[in-house]
Amino acid sequence: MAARTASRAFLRSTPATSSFRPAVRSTRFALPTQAFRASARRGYASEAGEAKSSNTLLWAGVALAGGAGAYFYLQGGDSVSSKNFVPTKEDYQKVYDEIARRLADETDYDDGSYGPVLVRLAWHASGTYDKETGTGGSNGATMRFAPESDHGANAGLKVARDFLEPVKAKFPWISYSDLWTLAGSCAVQELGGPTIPWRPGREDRDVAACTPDGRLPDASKDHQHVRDIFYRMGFNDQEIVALIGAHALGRAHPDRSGFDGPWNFSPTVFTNEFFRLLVDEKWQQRKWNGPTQFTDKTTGTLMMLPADMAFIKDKAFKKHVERYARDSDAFFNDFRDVYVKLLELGVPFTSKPEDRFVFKTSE
Ligand code: ZEM
Repeated sequence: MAARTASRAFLRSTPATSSFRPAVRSTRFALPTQAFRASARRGYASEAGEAKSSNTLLWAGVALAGGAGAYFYLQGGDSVSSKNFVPTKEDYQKVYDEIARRLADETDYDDGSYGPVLVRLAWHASGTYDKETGTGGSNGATMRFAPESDHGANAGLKVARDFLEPVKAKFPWISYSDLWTLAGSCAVQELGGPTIPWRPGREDRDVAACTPDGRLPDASKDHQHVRDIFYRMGFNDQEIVALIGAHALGRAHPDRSGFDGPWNFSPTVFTNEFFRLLVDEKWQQRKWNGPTQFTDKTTGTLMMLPADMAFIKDKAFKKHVERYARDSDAFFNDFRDVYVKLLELGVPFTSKPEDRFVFKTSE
């Protein structure tokens, strides 16, 4: 609750950044008869001798009930194969609402919210993309499998994947790859960030599609490494800086990355604080028995990774950091655009960008 209250308080004290028209999607349910055929087939398999007559009854029922009846059957029935279900925007909003509800309920974690680790899951699922080979990216959700789940960069993300399991169980028709990215969109919105337009279309792939280790950034490295990694995904300097603003959220965990602490004082609220503190604070090397990281001179309680410091050491990066530190609206808008791009890297959509959904944030 604390996180949500803080997030709402923040929203109240902040001018609206921008407004978005809800995307309208034309997809409708597939012909309900397909679903009934599937359940009829299952009837054959499990009920052997009686199958024929029950099928006859079923088909008579279909004829009588028509499309509307089939609709309700689809809505309520777990027995309907997910293959035959063509979800609409409203169905995805239900998934969004379920994630938002779980975020509001499950506050006994970290700083009071699973939101930050969901953002990190969506980012690590997507940030494996390689524009040269077209491999990696959110399509596939291959982090479900070793070796990708065991890659050092993904330590701790099982927490986020497990958090989403009950959602997957409730909406079995959604792919893990769509679910993880939708959760990334939901978390940013629920934590007070910009709306993140999102569209479905990702398909889960098997272990063979796992990406090699080393595609995600190494926090102990400098600006050259950061550029190499993000240029490989197809981002420019301004986009890279906007993305790193997500470090307003969450914290580093000694048992995950080895680093320790939050970047700012409101780690469950999406703000431009990462940039403001980066330029306004004096950052000094922390004296501790751990990897090199930086701490703020004023309180000694906040944290910057060596890779975060690269964003003020490098002049081309710093220019954007200063702009976002001063202009929260510019950051929110640019973050929305680049995070949408990140979550869509390498996904073979059949829909168009204008078909994206804008989800309603919870009250
Ligand atoms: Zn992060 N990130 N990240 N990041 N990140 C951590 C945590 C979080 C880097 C990095 O090494 C680390 C982006 C870019 C980069 C989030 C989102 C995004 C942690 C701490 C490390 C070490 C992990 C831990 O111990 O739990 C580096 C080097 C980056 C680029 C140079 C981008 C881009 C992100 C999203 C758009 C978030 C939300 C967290 C906090 C996770 C949590 O559990 O609280």
